[in-house]
Amino acid sequence: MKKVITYGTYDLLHVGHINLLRRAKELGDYLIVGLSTDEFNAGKHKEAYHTYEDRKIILESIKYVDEVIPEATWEQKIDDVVNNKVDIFVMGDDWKGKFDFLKDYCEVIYLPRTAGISTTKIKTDLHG
Ligand code: C2G
Repeated sequence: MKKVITYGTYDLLHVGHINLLRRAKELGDYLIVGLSTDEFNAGKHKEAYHTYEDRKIILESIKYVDEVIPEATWEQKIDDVVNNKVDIFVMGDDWKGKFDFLKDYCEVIYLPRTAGISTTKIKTDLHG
């Protein structure tokens, strides 16, 4: 069984998120999502609209997602890959190069982002 992992905040779910999750799942048989906790987001200077618990429930309802684990630190990725016997790490290419240190432990793939959509854009557009 080929296991894939990806990470993110997944707030205000949109088609860019779904496109990433679908393509990540297509690379293997089992997709784990490391979901940023509210505390970790504070460290990213990001504040999610939905709580971690709600973002987890939403992600777990997506057919491409097999498991959701908390992303609480930048340093946990190597342990996550090793402990979960992950074969492929996937991120959108806005992160290109940032996680190449994982190449010692698994395949690292950066996928093209979906243009024209982001959580920030949604918030800005809604503010009128
Ligand atoms: N994404 C995408 N296209 C978009 C928007 C997002 O492909 N238009 C991808 C991002 O590249 C990322 C995933 O969707 O792979 C989740 O995006 P975010 O929730 O914004 O994740 P981010 O805040 O970048 O957190 O340790 C890594 C971080 O947790 C990633």
